[in-house]
Amino acid sequence: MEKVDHIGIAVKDLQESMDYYIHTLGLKLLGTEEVPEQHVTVAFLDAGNIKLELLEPIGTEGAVSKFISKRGEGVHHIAFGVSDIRQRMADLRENGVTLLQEEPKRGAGGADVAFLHPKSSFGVLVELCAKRTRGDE
Ligand code: CMX
Repeated sequence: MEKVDHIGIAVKDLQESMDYYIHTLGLKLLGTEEVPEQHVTVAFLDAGNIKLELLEPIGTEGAVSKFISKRGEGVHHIAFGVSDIRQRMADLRENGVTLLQEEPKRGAGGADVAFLHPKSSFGVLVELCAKRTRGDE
């Protein structure tokens, strides 16, 4: 893994949690976005050497909604930045890691993302995230 890109935090109310992270903790808002493919609205915050991604569920279908109902708000995943996501996924599969999808999916910021099952990573949901560059379409 190249570096931790961000930490995902599941929240019930994006606006309320943004107020806390921005006005109380003093972090800078980088942007907000709906990610319908993942059933979430997200806000990215600059925390210096890392970003925080606040994730509010859209509807009750998605992984974040289910997570909050079962476990409450809190740290949801750690995302590692990678450059060649397909190669990484293949390497991990070869090493016996359970991936949650066959192919990368579209995540926030138009990045390609893939998730490793928390059971493979000692109880932590791990995301691989590859920024798209122009011409990747
Ligand atoms: N971190 C750690 N463990 C988690 C977890 C999480 N975020 N989410 C679920 N689990 C655990 C559960 O506690 C449960 O453990 P036990 O069997 O010990 O009870 C186990 O994983 C299975 O969980 P579940 O509630 O039955 O939920 P599902 O199997 O339906 O889904 C998971 C779990 C991880 C497969 C699903 O959430 C998933 O596919 N996630 C990937 C996609 C995703 O999370 N998208 C949202 C983020 C999008 C973004 O960053 O933009």
